[in-house]
Amino acid sequence: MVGVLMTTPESARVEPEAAQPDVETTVAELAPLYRQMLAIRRMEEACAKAYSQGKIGGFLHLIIGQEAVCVGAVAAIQRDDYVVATYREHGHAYAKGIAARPIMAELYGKKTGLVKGLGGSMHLFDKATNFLGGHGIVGGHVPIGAGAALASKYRGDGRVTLCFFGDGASTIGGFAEGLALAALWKLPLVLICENNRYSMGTPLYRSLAVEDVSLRALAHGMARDRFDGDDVVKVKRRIAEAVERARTTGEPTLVEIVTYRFRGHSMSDPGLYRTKDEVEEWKRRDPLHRSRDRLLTLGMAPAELEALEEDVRLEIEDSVRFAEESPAADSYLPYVIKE
Ligand SMILES: Cc1ncc(C[n+]2csc(CCOP(=O)(O)OP(=O)(O)O)c2C)c(N)n1
Ligand SMILES: [Mg+2]
Repeated sequence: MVGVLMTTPESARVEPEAAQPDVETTVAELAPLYRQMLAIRRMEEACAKAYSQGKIGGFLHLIIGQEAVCVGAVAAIQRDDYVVATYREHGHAYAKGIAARPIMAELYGKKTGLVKGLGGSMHLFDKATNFLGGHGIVGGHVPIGAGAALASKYRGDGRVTLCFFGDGASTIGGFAEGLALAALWKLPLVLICENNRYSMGTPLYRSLAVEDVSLRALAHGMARDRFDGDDVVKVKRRIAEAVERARTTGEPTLVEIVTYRFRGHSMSDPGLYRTKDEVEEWKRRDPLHRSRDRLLTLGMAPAELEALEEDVRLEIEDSVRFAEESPAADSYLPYVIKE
């Protein structure tokens, strides 16, 4: 009789690494990364407030706690490289170079929004910065990322695609297909799993027998990496390695970054499936605070840091004012009828 290896969820679980020493950096490198993470945090706090006031409707998924992943990763690519993301994508869009004003106006459903107020929170998209969405179907955008990378290979444009997805997406068919094609066709793609340990209220060990998502690369002979996402500079360095591989050899990498969202899955989720202690433990590893402390240790003058923070406050305040004062989106019907 053929033996069956039974793996209990507990034995397959992977705990986050113990806090690692900071990666070497300078104020000149870290300050702009910190600024971006802070702007994303403040932008999303403003979104949450507007949502609770009924000014933003529909679904709203915040990335608060995970900012170092998108900021560090996008810092490792060039301006015309592609980014494809999930519905938790405001930070990725901002990091890709889209201003807070059109993002906020889009969330408010205003005409001045990034996609004319017709897409909302989950459907940010911008050709000018090669930000290819904003996708609501879990895992369904991974083959889209592979498609963008295939286009680059076909055209020989030298671009790399970063495709972000969640741990829950790694249990879905679209992910398996995208991964297989990326390996088979040797696509310049970096697949980035933002493992925040939950898909809605389901912990990963309840949907995947082996919690280490990066191991899935082995079945395809693909390069892989796995690390904690609380040091933005570490994220930048490690993604840069995968980007370099994609750019020079045309080969993909599966990168898993362990992170945590401080708030619920969406605005309607009180997050009762997690203990207060668990959330507090992860908040102690807040990537934003870590970078701020680091900047002071590296010798950035407190007054300079405060000026940067004030600048961010004004930028986000301005984006909210802009969104509130903008006219409502046109009805989507004329767009449908034109088709
Ligand atoms: C195909 C599909 N199934 C289910 C859903 C409903 N859904 C929306 S988000 C989500 C959880 C996904 O979790 P994960 O991939 O870990 O991303 P996270 O929300 O943690 O960033 C689910 C099940 C969906 N949008 N699409
Ligand atoms: Mg998740």
